[in-house]
Amino acid sequence: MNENERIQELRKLLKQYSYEYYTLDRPTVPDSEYDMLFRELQDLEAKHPELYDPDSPTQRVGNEILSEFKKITHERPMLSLGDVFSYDELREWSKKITDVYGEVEYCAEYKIDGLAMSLIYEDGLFKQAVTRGDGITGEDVSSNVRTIQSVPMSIPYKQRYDIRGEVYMPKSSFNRVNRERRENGEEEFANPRNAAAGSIRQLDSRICASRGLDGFWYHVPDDVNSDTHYGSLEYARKLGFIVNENTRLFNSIEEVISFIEDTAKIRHDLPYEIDGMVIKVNSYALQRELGFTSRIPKWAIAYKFPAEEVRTKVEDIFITVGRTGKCTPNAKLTPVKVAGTTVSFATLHNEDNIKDKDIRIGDTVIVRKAGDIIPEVVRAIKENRDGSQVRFTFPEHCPVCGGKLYRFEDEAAHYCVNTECKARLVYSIAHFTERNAMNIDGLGEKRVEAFLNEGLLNSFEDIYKLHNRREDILQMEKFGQKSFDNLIEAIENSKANSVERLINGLGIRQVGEKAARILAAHFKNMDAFMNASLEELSEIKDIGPITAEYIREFFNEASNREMINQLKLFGVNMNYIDTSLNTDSIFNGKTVVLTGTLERFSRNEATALLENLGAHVSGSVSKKTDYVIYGTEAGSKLDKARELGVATMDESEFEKLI
Ligand code: 1X8
Repeated sequence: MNENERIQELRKLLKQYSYEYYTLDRPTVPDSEYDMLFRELQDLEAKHPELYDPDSPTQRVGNEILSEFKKITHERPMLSLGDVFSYDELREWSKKITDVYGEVEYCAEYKIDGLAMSLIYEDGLFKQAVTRGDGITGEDVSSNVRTIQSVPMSIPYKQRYDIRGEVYMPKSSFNRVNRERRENGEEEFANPRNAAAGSIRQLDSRICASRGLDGFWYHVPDDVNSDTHYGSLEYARKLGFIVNENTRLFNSIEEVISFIEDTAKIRHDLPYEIDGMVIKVNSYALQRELGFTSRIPKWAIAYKFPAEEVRTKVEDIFITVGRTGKCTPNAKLTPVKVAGTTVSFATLHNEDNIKDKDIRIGDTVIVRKAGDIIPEVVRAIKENRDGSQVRFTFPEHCPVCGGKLYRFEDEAAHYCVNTECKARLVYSIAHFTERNAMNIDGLGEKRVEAFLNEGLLNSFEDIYKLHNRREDILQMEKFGQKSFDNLIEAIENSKANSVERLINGLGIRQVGEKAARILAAHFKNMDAFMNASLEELSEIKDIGPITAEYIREFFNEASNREMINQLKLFGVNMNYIDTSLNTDSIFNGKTVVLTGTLERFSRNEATALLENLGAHVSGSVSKKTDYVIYGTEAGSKLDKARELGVATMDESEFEKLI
């Protein structure tokens, strides 16, 4: 087999393996084998640039920083529509047209509450599905859209074909998915649109497939197959696309309005959600004449149904804690039907909102769905009070962990600041391991969540105990020996970080990467920072009194101080390592080996110091080693260094040099 053939074979094999791994979630080879073949392919491709193939598995490793889906620029931007909320506004829109052109033909259609999507076909075959994104660039979600059974994979039309529409979750799927989630103790989707969006964003297309999505197709941006919008919809239907059957032509805006009124009456009985109607000028010629204002077409408009308001009673008020520790008050309501669904809870946003609207437990209130989505309490009907209503006082302690709640100056929300509070644990641990914080590769949010569910992680400290959980971790899906070793190495390396990374990782409000650096440079070590007074903190340039307050609140929490102590015991470096002056260190660019027991430094501290002086710290001595630093009871490595003539120094010499 020559190298060309081997490249083709590897591509095929790796595609198969990654298909089994990512798409089917059923790996058939260990990570190490995949990695080996992958590297072989990379090497061969580097040797044969003439065999470049954008479809090669090696070309799919980019984009890992921002998003997991490929970004695609739409050939024609995806429009957004102007919207109106009353019939009078709709009449105004139409008058601008009829004043110039006389009566025109309108096409009125349901406005589907889903996610806009562009489908691209080439040579009669489905090529890709791209989300709307910002209208210019979207994400390639083809693998998920492929699972929507009604989207044709081939069409009897050979030219490039771009059709736009809406992917949505039918109410029946929504109810089933939420029932399953409830039974599994997972958070339910707030509405079908969120559920559809969450499904389309799944990397594992099998999950998307299980969600029962569907689509309606309503716009062909460069159709050459008809003179009218309605005509091209009929053409699309012939090609095999689902075009909503309630798409009607009218000759006056008043007829359109009566169609809207009829629709408003039946909309909650439809098997899918609509949040309004879209009205378009039917003639393409006239559409072209009307054109656009900025990026909104003048030839189309969205009419949004008004939010339905209903009366019910506040039975209780309770607090939920979000993943950032933010505490939101909610009303438990006497169940009532709003906009087609039964509402039993409504957000009260925050303490001030409750006070401003004077909402009390036992009040009769008006509830509506904000944007037809999240129910909210609009106002209390005070005339209905009978003296039994009770004012709500915001609790002082977190309902999840019992930690003290804080409401910081200039903020409406209360926060639980306990990093070990179960409600915010995944979020805070994932932040701790982030690239700009402790930089532990292989421990992102998904994995943190999986470890949490397995009982392997409950705190920052637990990260440094993961090496003891080898058996448990290797039993987990998608966890090979190699991933495990890499993870443990990344965790080990993180102990040597300069302390600003730890400070950033703690997730103290308003203390991000920049503030962490300033604080680390100022205090030099964790103890000094942790014990600094409010005054001391406020006086630091660029820190400010509010941030100082957040810091004090954080360290006033006993569990947070204990967490720092634990990390220290695990060998996490607590000192600031100043890298700004070190380019002329003799260690810069050199390979150094540590051996024996050092007295004044832990192995991690010495490693951190050396790395920050620009050294590469290696575990074994070879001819390439520049220095060996030895402590007491140094053994074979020191002998070998002397044998090879590598420079050696003891701890006190090392200390002098730094
Ligand atoms: C959005 C939608 C349109 C239609 C239906 N549902 C939507 N969500 C339609 O034209 N039938 S058009 C549209 C848009 O252009 N942003």
